[in-house]
This record gives sequence, structure tokens and C-alpha cells, in this order.
Amino acid sequence: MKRTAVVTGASSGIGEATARRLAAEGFDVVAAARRRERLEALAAEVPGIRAVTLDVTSQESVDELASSLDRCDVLINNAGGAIGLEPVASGDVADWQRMYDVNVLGTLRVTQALLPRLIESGDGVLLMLTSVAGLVSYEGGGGYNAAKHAQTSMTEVLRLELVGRPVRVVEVAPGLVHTEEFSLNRFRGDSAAADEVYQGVPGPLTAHDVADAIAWCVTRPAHVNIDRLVMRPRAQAAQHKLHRI
Ligand code: 8X3
Repeated sequence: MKRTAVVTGASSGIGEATARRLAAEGFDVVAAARRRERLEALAAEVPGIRAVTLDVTSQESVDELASSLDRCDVLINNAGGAIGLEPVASGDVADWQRMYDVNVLGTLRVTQALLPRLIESGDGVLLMLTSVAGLVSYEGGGGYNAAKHAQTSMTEVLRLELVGRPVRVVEVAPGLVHTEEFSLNRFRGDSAAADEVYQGVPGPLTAHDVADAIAWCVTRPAHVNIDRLVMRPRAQAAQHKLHRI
């Protein structure tokens, strides 16, 4: 029986790249996201990928995903994102709520729904795609910093609570990754502002780089738990130390 990997947020960026990569590694991949058309195009193109519509902010949608699965060996909690870069003093409560709902509660809903399957598999891997924003705070990080710190903390708690069970709890925390949508969402669709983030940066990470790291983490032998993998482009020595040319 082939092992099954579920990837949330799989319609673009790191999620899509991870779905493609895990299919190439021989997994049956369930690519889950809101945008059905993009998922169907992905599933039609790549053998081994199945599309499932998923909104991680809806318990009903998450329950439907869980009941559509025969098994789940690997769960990649990738769905997430940032909205806005306002200072805390003027941040929009609705944006903070949305970021918490997707990044934290979305991860919680999917994890709760699929954890029994991961345990049943006998060698489950629960991987959280967090961010350096979950480790280091920065001006304008606001609700995204808060949400990613919460997700990082949840990951640490889960690893403690699941010790002795056949599930590894892995965190991958990337820095600057140039994807088609992350920055665009953060800047509310302003593509010039979104592009400026990567302007002159020699070699930001790509979705493929992160998918490569994720694939490495989930294909280690069963006794090896990669607790946290932090990755940045060579040009980003720290959150506030980005080299541009
Ligand atoms: C995105 C990375 O540095 O913009 O998760 O917070 S950063």
C-alpha cells in the first residue's frame, strides 16, 4: 500500500511545490485547498495527486476531508499567510482574527481531524510549515508574528504530548521565500509593493527549495525526528540583515 500525504494550501506556492515533490517521492498525495480549479489542473497534470476542496477555517470542510481519506501517513499543515504590515497600534482586529483562524486554528482543526489516522499508520509525520516570523518578531509583523509564534508553540506542545506514539512532529520555518502569492496577500493585492520585498535580493528561497527541505524531513527513517528546520536565503543573515544589490 502506498503511503498517503495530505498537503493543505496546495493550490499554489510552497503547498503546490510540496504536493508535486511528494508525488515524485512515491506518495499518494491529497492536494487540499479552497481553489478547486487550480487543484484539478494540478491533479490532471501530476500522476499520484488527488484534489480535495478544503477550507481550513470551516470545521465541516475539515471533517469532509478526514472522511474522504482511507489513510494518512503524512500531514503537511501548510495553509496560512499574512495580511497587512500595519503597526500593532493601528492593526485591524479583523485581519488579526483571520490570520489566527487560518494559521493557528486551521492547523488545529486539520491536526485534530487527521491525528487518529497518523497514529494508525504506525509511522505518521505531522509537519508544520511555520516561518521565521514564529521565532523572531519584527516591526509590522503584528498579527502574523503573533499567529506564527502560536503555531510554533502548538508544534512544541504536540511533540511533548505525542511522545511514545508513532508520530513525528516536525517544523519547517523558512525566511524569505519568493512565491507568487504570499507577499501579494500581505500587501492586499498591491503587486508593486509585493515585488519590492524581493527587489535586488540575490536568490531568495523558492517554493522548490522549501519543498525539498520538507521532502527530506518526511523521508528520514522512522526514529529520526527533525524538530525544527530553519532555512533562509544566503542573502538573509537575519530578519533585519538582508543583502540587496
Ligand atoms: C514569511 C517570512 O520573514 O516575511 O513567513 O516573516 S517573513
